[in-house]
Amino acid sequence: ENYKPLILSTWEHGMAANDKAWDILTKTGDIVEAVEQGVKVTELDLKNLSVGLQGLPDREGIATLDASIMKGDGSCGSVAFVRQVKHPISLARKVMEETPHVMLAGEGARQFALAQGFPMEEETLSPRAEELFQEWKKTSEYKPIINIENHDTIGMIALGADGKLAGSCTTSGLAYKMHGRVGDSPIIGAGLFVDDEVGAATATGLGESIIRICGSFLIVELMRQGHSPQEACEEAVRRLISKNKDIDNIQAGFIAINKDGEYGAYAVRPGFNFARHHFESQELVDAKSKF
Ligand code: SD4
Repeated sequence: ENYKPLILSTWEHGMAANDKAWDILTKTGDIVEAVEQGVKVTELDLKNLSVGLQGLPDREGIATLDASIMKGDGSCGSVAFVRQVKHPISLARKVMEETPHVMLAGEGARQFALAQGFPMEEETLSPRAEELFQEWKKTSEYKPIINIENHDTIGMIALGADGKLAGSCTTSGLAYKMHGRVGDSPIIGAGLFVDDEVGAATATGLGESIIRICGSFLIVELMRQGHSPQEACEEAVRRLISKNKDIDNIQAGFIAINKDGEYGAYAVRPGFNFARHHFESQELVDAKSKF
């Protein structure tokens, strides 16, 4: 029990999620339970238009969700392009714990949810999502301005007192995406990566730009080579900028922690913040950015 527990989550909604996760982590020491239950708070948050079934739909008007969960021993599970499931993070955990697979997608993920006793929700958009979708349909331009439009994916990474790490990530993805589009969040190594020997990282922003550089894996590997979490996040953003065209329309941000309890965060442009829970208190921190 030599480690100081630390939990980081993306964006302001990370505060409520961290509170829940911290409570579980300090009471039970169960880090996987902590990162699952933490982001479930966000999945139910009706104000959030980028996580959970109340999130903004794809261009067909359907909400499809992506989520992943990972432990520092390499265990992981994820679901992609899944409909009607209120808690995709819990389904991702079931994939991790109850199947020989890492990832289930679409109808198969939904059937697995049914088999696991998950309730199926009606496919109706939340009133706010419906309103915004109708507005969008008037022009139907697929031009995601992610910084403004849709910047609320939650990624959570945590270090327990026993030195074990875990992370979770859940999203409704890009607003008005093509039907079937999958982002970075359910892709292990892109939206989330955790290794007990090193640390953990998670991502938010334009998923395509993050997948292209294996963003979260890259950060963990840079930390393995001796970089601090902050340096690793900055290098990942530099890489992302160099490998993506149209960078003027891209926002992406990363957060990372290592086993020493150090943390870092960096984004392409201003506006990204994260919640940091340590000891008994937490704060909302503005991340630095490249531009
Ligand atoms: C995605 N990364 O599906 C998600 C969206 C997001 O902040 O993070 N928004 O591309």
